[in-house]
Amino acid sequence: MELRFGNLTFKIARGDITRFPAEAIVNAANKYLEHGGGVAYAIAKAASGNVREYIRISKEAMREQLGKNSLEHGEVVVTPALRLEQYGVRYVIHTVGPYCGGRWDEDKREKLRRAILGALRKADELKVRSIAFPAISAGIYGCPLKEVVRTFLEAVEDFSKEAKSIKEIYLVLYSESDYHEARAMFENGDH
Ligand code: AR6
Repeated sequence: MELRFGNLTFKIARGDITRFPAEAIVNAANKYLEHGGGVAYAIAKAASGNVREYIRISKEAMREQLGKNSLEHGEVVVTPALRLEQYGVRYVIHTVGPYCGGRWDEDKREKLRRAILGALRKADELKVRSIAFPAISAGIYGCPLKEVVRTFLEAVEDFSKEAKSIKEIYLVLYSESDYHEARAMFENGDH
């Protein structure tokens, strides 16, 4: 499934982002970069083998890059790919989506939009060609998948006007049912 926006393609893929061959992969982190569960834990484990060590590396990178100990929506931290280099990954970009707990409103949309755009802009600055995102906030943070997918589409369309180096953006869905739900939205033009 793919959509074109100018020179950019946005594709929905099914799979495990810790094995996805994009030059940058994005982590759905929390503001303290405590990669305790979900895709964050999976990325930390796959990248370093030792989750505690990857948390330490992430927090140190946050202090170096932002001079503080927590992230706002839209702010991002970059860590090296380590073992993910075997798939062609160069960077992991940590971003923080909103907590929804099943609810959705304009404020959550705006926070998610900022989280997505922050990662896209940083990846462009790092001159990567391809970037893969998980469905930020659609897991433990409990935001409705459909709204998350819609917000991705809006953010990618906006970003396509300023993109320089990025050509391919992937939304990698882990579960079969999420993948089918997102595909159905594309096929029905329900976005
Ligand atoms: N590859 C791709 N997607 C995945 C993978 C994977 N290996 N594993 C899970 N997902 P979540 P959030 C999907 O909960 O909602 C963490 O503890 C998952 O099915 O990882 O933003 C952080 O440290 C879902 O669709 O992130 C934060 O505290 C999507 O990734 C908190 O969870 C996001 O689910 C962030 O919650």
